[in-house]
Amino acid sequence: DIYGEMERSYPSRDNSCSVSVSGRRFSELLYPDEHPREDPVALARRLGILPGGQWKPLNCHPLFNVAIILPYRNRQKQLTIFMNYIHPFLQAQNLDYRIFVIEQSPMREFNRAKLFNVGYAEATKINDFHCFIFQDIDLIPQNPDNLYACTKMPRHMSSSINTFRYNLPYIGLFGGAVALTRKQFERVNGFSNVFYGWGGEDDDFQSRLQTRGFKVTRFGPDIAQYYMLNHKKEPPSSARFANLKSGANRYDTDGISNLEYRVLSHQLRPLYSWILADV
Ligand code: NGS
Repeated sequence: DIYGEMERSYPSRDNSCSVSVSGRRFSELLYPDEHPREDPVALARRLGILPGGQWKPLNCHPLFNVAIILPYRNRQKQLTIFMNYIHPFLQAQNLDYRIFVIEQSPMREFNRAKLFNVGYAEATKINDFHCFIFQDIDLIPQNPDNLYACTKMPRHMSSSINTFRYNLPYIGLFGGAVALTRKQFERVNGFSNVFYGWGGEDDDFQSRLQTRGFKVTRFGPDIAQYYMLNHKKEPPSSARFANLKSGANRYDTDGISNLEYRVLSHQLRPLYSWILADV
């Protein structure tokens, strides 16, 4: 029973929203590349999404309060597909949610982990979010029972991806999409800030969790299914192994505790809050 593992954001009360989505599949969305793309303003109006990509159910009390943090650069088509897909998906789960897109300014290599830290820091200024989902925009969740909410332990949400033939490539993988409560995230000092370029930052984060005694959890492979949108692979960073090796020395000093960045722009777009950051 996966619902017994959930960490609620709000106490249950009369008229609490239901959490079970009934195992229904978003069958029309199995091939997201071909999914229709609605004008963002029209979509926001049709789905009742507030500026900055916020929504909560109005006919029941939500149980979960979630910030979804998406690091971003130069993937416009994927962003469009993701937004068209994810809002109906999250609404079906009756979540109180808000979506943040954290775009990295040009020049330096992409730093996925640091963008997650920036997303956490900026979201926390706006609202006392209880739960954070950190995920890539090329990952489309295929089963509506994969609740976009937090569990009692940090959760690896994307253990079953089509590009890996729905198998977990290695047991310690903690990449793709993960869910942590604010408390869990703060306990490990967030992500490392030093991983510029592709690879290793998720492995470092997994070690942080292990070192702090967290037992990472997963839902079953039937529930944790994702479809990955096509893109070309990034070349791996040559510094990633050295950064991983020295990682343990930095858990307390490298993370949200020493996070430095500049916000260059902040906009409430119809489907998400957009933050352009220089990291
Ligand atoms: C590992 C990377 C991870 C990455 C994982 C899956 O090798 O960052 O592969 O990558 N670790 C290192 O490079 C040290 S994937 O097959 O999804 O491209 O998440």
